[in-house]
Amino acid sequence: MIKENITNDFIEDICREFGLEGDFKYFETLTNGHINTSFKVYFYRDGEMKDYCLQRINSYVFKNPEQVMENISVITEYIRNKIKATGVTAKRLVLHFQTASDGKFYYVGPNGGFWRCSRFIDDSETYNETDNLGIIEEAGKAFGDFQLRLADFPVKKLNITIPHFHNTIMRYEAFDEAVKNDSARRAHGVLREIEEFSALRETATEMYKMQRCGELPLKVTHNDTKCNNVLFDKKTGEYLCVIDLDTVMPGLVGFDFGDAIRFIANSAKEDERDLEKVGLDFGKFDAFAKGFIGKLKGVLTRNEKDTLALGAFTMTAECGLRFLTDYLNGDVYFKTAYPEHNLDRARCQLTLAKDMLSKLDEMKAIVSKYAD
Ligand code: GN1
Ligand code: MG
Repeated sequence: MIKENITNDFIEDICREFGLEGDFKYFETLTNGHINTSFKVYFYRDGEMKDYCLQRINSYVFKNPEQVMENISVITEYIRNKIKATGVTAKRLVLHFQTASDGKFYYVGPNGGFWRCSRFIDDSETYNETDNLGIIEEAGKAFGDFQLRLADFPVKKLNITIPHFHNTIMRYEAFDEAVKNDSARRAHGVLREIEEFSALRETATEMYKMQRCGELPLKVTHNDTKCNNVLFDKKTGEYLCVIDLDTVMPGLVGFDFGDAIRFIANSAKEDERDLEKVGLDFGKFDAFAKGFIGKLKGVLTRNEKDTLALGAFTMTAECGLRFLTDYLNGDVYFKTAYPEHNLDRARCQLTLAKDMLSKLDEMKAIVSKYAD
């Protein structure tokens, strides 16, 4: 991992590479993501404060950051044109990236760090968790709209930024490998969790197998649909824009739905240690489903509709499995705040996944209310 001395001068220099003008005022570190390193930077220009998001892409996770930026630039351009064609101004509805002096949407810093810079969208906010069902429905609409706008984008044009990202069969194989190698000598402490994740294997790989044999179509999907990847208007609460486009790739609609539910409809936070608090909240599930399916109903196949609920279980099991795999590997992938952090996350997701399995029929009934 690249270690850099993050000083005001360092950050300002990188911003200047992206052509930012005016007085550099200060920067803040943003702590939401588990992967990239992000800063909010402030410049004073033309009598007002302008803010930008400066990010260093994690090149351990994204082996080819140029391809990540290539995807992002074509996708944002595509969405921008779609929005403009409706006569609406796209400024707050899609991300806008700055170009460096060579015209590229990235800049390689002095220590090899891979940087990008986008405008901060005015008067917007994100939610890590919320009980506001109106906001949750808006999040559903945001991800639904994102897919809808990209529905006719040629899937094959996208670079695969992380191969086999939601391939649950391979996620299980990587988990088996981590258990076998036990490189961080942690397996003895998590035998129960290893066994419980193994018991979910058959159900958690069902949708991937359906895709492989053509029963579920590949579409352009976001693949990281956490609620904090949606920007909302601070005043009206309406959704503005979907962010974090690093993993936009061919994928399953049900996985976008499911990953969002995993995060937003959990009655506790992603790394909750008190497992009594963890479980699927039907009210939140209903609100997200209403927004998401409301947008996509007309383009979903029968099998897609029928597997949305299973997608929620699948993404929760997969995410928990990835956290446990990383714990066994010695925390090399996800950023952690303390030594057992990945384990706490894994236990929380495991509890949620099991709860979802027991509630699958009720989830399907809610989906059907909006999809049929
Ligand atoms: C990571 O970018 P961020 O931190 O929202 C991860 C997702 C996981 C998520 C779990 C590229 O997302 O797949 O679902 O953490 N992104 C990548 O919170 O691995
Ligand atoms: Mg991400």
